[in-house]
Amino acid sequence: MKKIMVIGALGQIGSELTVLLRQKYGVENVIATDWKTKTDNKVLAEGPLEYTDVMDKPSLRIVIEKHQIDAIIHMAAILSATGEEHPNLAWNVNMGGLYNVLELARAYNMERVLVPSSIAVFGPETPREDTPQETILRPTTMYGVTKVAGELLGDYYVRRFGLDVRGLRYPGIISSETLPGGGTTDYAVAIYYDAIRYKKYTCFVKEDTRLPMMYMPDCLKATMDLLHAPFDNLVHHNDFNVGAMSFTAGELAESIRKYIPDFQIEYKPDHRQKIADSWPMSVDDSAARAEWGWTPSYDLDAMTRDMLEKLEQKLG
Ligand code: NAD
Ligand code: AKB
Repeated sequence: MKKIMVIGALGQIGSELTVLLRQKYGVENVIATDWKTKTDNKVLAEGPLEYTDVMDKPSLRIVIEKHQIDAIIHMAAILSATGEEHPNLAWNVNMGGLYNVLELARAYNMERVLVPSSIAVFGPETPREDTPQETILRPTTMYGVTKVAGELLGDYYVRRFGLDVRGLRYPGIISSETLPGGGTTDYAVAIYYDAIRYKKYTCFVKEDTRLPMMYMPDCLKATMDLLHAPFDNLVHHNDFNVGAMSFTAGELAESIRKYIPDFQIEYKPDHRQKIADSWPMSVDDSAARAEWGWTPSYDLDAMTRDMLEKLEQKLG
């Protein structure tokens, strides 16, 4: 991989992954693209930043040709909560966009494509504890429907066209750099901001809602490890479960109280509760461990300590 294009580079994960990729491959060799073109992130703004709309194939082609792209990290998507508000947009961005990316990767003989999936591929009929790698995939959100179809499409391109497409099912990602973009797990980030700013938070899921989560350093490590794993070692390609930690909203609040003892929380579940209830509480990631050596580093308290430290600095 000599010239990597990150699509959706200004989002929660893309913004940090692009910086990491630039450290490894060189600033000029990692092309950030998004349909937003303004960023406060100085490191992102210092390197190449181009406009693309994944639904508009020519906009992707222009950047691919201009920069001689040979690998794509495709982070652009409409997440679960926004996807329920705008199912048509979610379908067009997540499916139409992915199809454009895969077709262009095939046409330009790209070396590799990485496309994240999500725990949203699972649904209410899936076993919720230690959710297996191979299990029932009947999601009830449009986002989940597109993620299941996306995994299958990626695997199809591997099998049918020999394109190297890889992907992993992130759990909820927690980070301090860029705010999340409209998902169900966003409460697990917002709680830290409000803990610092107001010492209280109103949570949109119930106290006993348990979901699998991951701190950004582990998310970046998982992404880089899968990106660089030898293709011949992979039995799976686009659907790796990756676990790190699993906690309830109440346990998250308790963890914050260890550092901010007078932190208060109230629970006012909204429409996102139903989505959270349809997702796993924890996942079995033994395939990722066996095929590319996945191991997470952060647990809940280690993450809380680091998040609060970083946000204190950021928010003053
Ligand atoms: P995000 O919403 O924070 O960022 C997505 C980025 O894509 C945004 O900068 C947005 O402007 C851009 N984008 C959206 N539509 C676009 C379009 N049509 N053309 C070009 N750019 C467009 O998302 P994220 O959290 O960084 O997620 C990245 C990937 O990881 C997605 O595939 C998402 O489904 C997956 N994922 C994320 C999480 C999480 O908790 N963050 C969990 C599971 C899976
Ligand atoms: C969301 O909540 O939609 C995302 C995800 C788990 O895919 N964070």
